[in-house]
Parts: sequence; structure tokens; C-alpha cells
Amino acid sequence: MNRIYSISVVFFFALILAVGIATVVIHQTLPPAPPQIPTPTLNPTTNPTANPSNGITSTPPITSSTPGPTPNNVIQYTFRVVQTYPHDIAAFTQGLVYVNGSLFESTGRFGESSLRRVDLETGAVLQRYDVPNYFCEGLTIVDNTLIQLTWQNQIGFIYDIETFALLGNFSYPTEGWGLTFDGTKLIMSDGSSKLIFLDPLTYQKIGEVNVLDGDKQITNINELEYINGDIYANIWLTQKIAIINPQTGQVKGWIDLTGINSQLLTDPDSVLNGIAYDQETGRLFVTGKNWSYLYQIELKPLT
Ligand SMILES: [Ca+2]
Repeated sequence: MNRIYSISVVFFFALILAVGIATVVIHQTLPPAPPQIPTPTLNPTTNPTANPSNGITSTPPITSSTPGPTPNNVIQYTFRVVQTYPHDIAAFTQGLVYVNGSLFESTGRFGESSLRRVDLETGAVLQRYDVPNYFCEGLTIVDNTLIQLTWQNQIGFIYDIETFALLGNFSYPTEGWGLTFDGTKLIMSDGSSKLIFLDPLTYQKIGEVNVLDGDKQITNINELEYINGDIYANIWLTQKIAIINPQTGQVKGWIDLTGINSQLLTDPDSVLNGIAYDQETGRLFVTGKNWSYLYQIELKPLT
């Protein structure tokens, strides 16, 4: 009897042990239950790749439609001086334009403002019309007329290109800085990041474009020159000229003219300002306010 009882007890404990081992083995063999992860709420104003509220990091889709800066293929240019010409150091250059062998210049500051025809080779002023009561700015040519802006007077002047006779004036609601003509419309700057388009007959605004380098707004756009479909623009207080697509406002290139003028300039206003282009020969001219020289330059792209 005792033997039967002992065997039963041993068998009972062996059975419990076997069941326990089997439970552990089965438990370790089964795959773990998936964790209960809350579904992230899509929020376009937050970064979906790192949401600190739930610690979940998700991988953005390859074909993400998130907008970003467009590829920036802006070309950087340095320069070579092809020719150096004298320039009147009393000329506070605000506008420069060249056509048919004649260089025209607009100078600024009250009491010193003028319209000039300048001899390229000698820098001599061949013809001059003083505008003492205005601070003159940008200058361009439309047919047989010269168009000159003023800084804060909101008035532009129209002159006969041969006689400099004042033919008329027009008004505009902004400051006047640079001015050029693309053959169909006037393009002016006002110191902001805008190029403003004016009808050349009515002088009414017909459009504008914001100038951007990638997604960066470019301000202080000053003297202008339309050259073969692009706008070349001095950037005030810098040694740089931006080459701008006038349709999109995007900067296509930068010309760095650092070091072009070795003249000792004590006036901080004596900055690079003045771009002219000889369409017939492809010569590109630059100068600055009160600079001793005007330079014909050649652009050299940096690779
Ligand atoms: Ca110009």
C-alpha cells in the first residue's frame, strides 16, 4: 500500500513537472504578440519623421511631394579687365548706357545730378544737362529718347537723345533706382527685391517679378542693364552683379568684381554702380560712383 502511494505521489509530481516544462517550451516557441502602437496622426505642420509625442519614427515616402528649394544651378563668375578708361571722379554714377558709339551717364545727389554724353576713350563730358533740384538715378534709351529716373521724387524725365531737350515727364509710386529697356518694356528697380515693368508709352506699371537666388530674396537691386534676354543688376553696397532671368526673377549667375577698383575711396557711398553694354561688339562696361576708371570686362565662369 505504501509502495503504491509512493509511486502515485512520484507520478503526480512528475506529471506537474512535465506540464510545466511543456508550458515553458510552448511559450518560448510562439512569436511574441505585436505591441499596441497607436496610429500616428498625420499633421502637415510637423515633421513626420520624428514625432516626439509617440516616439515613432517613420520613413518618408520616396516620392514625397513636400515642396523644397529648386536645384540651384547658379553660375559664379570672376572677371578679366579687357580695357581701362578714365571716368570723371565727380560723377556719382546712377545710370549708364551705351548705344551707337555713345556712352550716356546719369549722375545723382542734389545739386550734382545730371545727364551726360561721355567720350568713352577719354572720359570727357561731351554734352551735359544739369538737374540740380532732383536726385537723379537710373537711365535708359527708348528709340530716340533717354529716360531718367529720380530717387525719391517719384518723377521720371524724357529727353531727346541728340539735343537733351526735355520732352516730358512721368510719375511712379515707388522710389527710382535702376532702369533698363528690353525692347518692349521698361524695367526698373526701387531698392527692394523687385523688378518692376512699365509700359514705355504710358509709363504705367504692367507687372513685376521678385528676384530670388534659389529661395533667398535678393534686395537692394540697383543699376540695371538688359543684355541678351537677361537683366544684369548691381546689388547696392556690394561688389557683385546678379544675372537675372526677368521671366522668373531667378538669379542665373553672380559676377564677383571684388578688387576691380584699387582706387582709395574714403566715401562709403562710392560703390560699384553702372553697367552698360555695347550690343554691336558685345563689350560690357562697369564703373562706380566717383570711380576714377570705367572698365571693359570679360566674364570668366568659375568651374
Ligand atoms: Ca545700365
